[in-house]
Amino acid sequence: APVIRREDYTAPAFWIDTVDLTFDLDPAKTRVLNRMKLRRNPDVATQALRLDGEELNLARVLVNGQGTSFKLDGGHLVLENLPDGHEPFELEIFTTCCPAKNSKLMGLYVSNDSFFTQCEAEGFRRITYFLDRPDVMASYSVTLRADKARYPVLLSNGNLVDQGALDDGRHFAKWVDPHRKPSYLFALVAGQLVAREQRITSRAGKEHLLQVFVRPGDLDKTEHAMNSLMHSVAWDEARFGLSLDLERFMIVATSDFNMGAMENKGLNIFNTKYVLANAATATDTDYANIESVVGHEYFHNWTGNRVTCRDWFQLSLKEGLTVFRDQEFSQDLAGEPSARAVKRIEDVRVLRTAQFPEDAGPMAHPVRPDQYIEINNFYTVTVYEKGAEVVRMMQTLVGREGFTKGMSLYFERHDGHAVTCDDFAQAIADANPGSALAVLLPQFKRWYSQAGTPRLQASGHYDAAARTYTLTLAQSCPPTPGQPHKEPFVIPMGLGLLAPDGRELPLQLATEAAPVPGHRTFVVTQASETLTFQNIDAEPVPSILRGFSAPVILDGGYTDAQLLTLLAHDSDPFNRWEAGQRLALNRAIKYIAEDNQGTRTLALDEAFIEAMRGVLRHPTLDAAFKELVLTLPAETYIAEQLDVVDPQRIHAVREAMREQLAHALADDWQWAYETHRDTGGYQPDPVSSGRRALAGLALTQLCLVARQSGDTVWPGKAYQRFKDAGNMTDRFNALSALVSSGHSLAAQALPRFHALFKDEALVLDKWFALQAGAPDRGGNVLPAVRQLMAHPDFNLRNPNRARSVIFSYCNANPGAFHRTDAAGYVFWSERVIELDALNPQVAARLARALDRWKKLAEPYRHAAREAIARVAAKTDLSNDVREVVTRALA
Ligand code: BAL
Ligand code: ZN
Repeated sequence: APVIRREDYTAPAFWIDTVDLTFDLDPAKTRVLNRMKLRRNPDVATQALRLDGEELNLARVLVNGQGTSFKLDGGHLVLENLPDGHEPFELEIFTTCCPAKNSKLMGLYVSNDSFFTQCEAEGFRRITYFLDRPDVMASYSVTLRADKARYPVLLSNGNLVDQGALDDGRHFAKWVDPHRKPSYLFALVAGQLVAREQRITSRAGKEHLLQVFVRPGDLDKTEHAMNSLMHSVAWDEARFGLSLDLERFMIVATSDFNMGAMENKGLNIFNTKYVLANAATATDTDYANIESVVGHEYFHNWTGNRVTCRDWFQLSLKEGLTVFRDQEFSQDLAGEPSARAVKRIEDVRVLRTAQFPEDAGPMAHPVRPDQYIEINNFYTVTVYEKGAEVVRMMQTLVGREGFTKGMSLYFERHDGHAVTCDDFAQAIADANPGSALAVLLPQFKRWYSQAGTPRLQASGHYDAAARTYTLTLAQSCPPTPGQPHKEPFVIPMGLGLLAPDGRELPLQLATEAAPVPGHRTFVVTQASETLTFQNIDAEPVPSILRGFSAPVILDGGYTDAQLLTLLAHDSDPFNRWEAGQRLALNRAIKYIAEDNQGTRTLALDEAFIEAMRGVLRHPTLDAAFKELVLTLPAETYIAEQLDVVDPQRIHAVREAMREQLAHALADDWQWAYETHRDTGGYQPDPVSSGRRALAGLALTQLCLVARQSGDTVWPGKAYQRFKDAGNMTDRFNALSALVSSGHSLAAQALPRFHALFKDEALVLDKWFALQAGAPDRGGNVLPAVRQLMAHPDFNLRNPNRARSVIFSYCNANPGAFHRTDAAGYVFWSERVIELDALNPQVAARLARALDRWKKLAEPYRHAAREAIARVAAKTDLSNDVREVVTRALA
């Protein structure tokens, strides 16, 4: 397959002004009549029209009502004999396709006897021949025709302008989208659906109808999604002055979906996972995810739909910005500063456990990639989460108000257009002349062009005689594929200095006449630079990169004593949490390096245990924050700190540390459980969900203690809790405490859980995932995973279910997946190949489970390479999987 390069971008040779689509929906053979008005792009030399198409059966092509000659060339429909000149002409194309056989879930497909579409990035070409690229924006009208009893609800983008009965029990609906859009935002839905409806009046005084469509029976799980949507509408108006530009805004849930959700204009299609929730079936995490994904898709209406991407290399233009917006939305809804900080820590945790490894592996790419083979492979944590950090740094450099001004200028300049990441950065900078962003813009944009995670090395020097403290900061960035050498980045660095007793010191640079009050951010731009502070009476403890002000790896050179001070006193909650993580990480790394292979002798020191006890028992810290501090760094995060990775050793050490913390703090866990377990009637707010999270961790720890001591009280209590819990969070935490401690009661609880929720697909996904992600005990997980795949409820074609078993094992359970007998890798290669034949997008995600194989210790490394090579040896792989395995082996 060809490599597509950003530098090769050229404008389209034709524009498409209007599209009129008529669908006769039938699972086996859907007929699509596509009538378009096109004209030549006067800025491009005259050439043939090459329309994209995939898996279509072509029946007829007419130009201005007349038959015409055409060619089919590698999926393209090529028309050479079109009218000269720049007058518009009509093109009519009649095709058929087979939605029932569409297992890729791209284009038009069937799920639960309903029709859905997914067009981003290049799915529209599976519906009709088209210029399927985001810079071709057209006005759409769509007529849907289908059997009325089987498909009573017929939806597409925009406004419903006509509907009625047809012959033979069929009916039709006609939709007109008032906004021009690229083809990737097209959508249709047809099926047996019911809707929760809400009428709202915007700040601007306009009336809108909000609808959430689900299958009959799921209506009682739509309240939270609807509330989230109403909050999203209000938030975008309040924060950015952006109003809903449609009379009707629809969300439709489907259980077969490759992604989380899709922002089709006025008709968002969602994975059920990010819509359906009630207290009995969804956890606090589900509630939070729904709020953020509903927000994310809604915010795309402006950042993505009104202003879209010129080409797919600019994907972060809409994704990085929209992730940033959904993160800000969730923080604003969380309200309290401490709840905001918890959300920030959770977001950074995702970045560091998923994006940092990507940035250091074979698929590393800049936020704005320079090339791809399959664009579906570039819907990545780099484009999304690192892209959001880049936007966040812009906000830091221009201030919150300055950023809002920048957004206004961005829409003033580009509304209705398909633009680039450069256009966005330029608008934010131009709205803030004289700001650090405006001054440093060309250098700042290296965040878009250079891949890899920069390292920031900090070293402090205290001069008692001069009463000065000098902080030296050196930055570097490792080579990544195709980028051997990196130039320095612009790194906003939040900084505080703490006195030895934990007091925050006023910051006064040597060049400043007086201390500058409040939170301070310094901007690092050189490969190495120093900051000298005056009037410092004793050696301070630096709190560097507060709030995680840039997506870098900080080599702080902190001593244990400094970290303990930060953990006890830092006013920046992020760095306070980070100090605890570093204390744990330093210990994990030390134990891993110790050559005794067992972990029996591993003994956590009193200082660490006391510090953790101090946080757990702290009188004023939030429960949610405590839970984050008391949770040890993830195995994948620990692995990233090491040059050579033995996943089983990491797992064993982390488990041993977890058990020690459980024992040493047993009384404190008991206290934490008893004082946090009751949260009253279920509310998914940050305070009560934080209490549940801490109670859940406490219960898990207490079951771990019992595992060693043989005590049956706590497992018994967990089992009771599992049976009696009034909500899914508490129920699932109790079940998970039994499973993760390996207690025999888990064997009773698991079938009971299945029986209770056998008709709730999303809950069954949790049931599968919990077992596939369980801690490995003597290699027991892989056989369990194979059994789960043979379970009658397992279905490889359903992405959520496939992910719940296969991804939970291969991507999220390193201690069980990396086996010395290579059986985990064999399983992985079989599943990649099997999935690739059905759904290449899902297969390619799974293929990335071995991205970091080069870091593995032997015998893992050799076996992993062999497994990847086995996949690569297949001759009929999709482009998706081919690109991933080729890069892995390079
Ligand atoms: N645009 C694809 C799904 C999302 O990022 O919202
Ligand atoms: Zn998005």
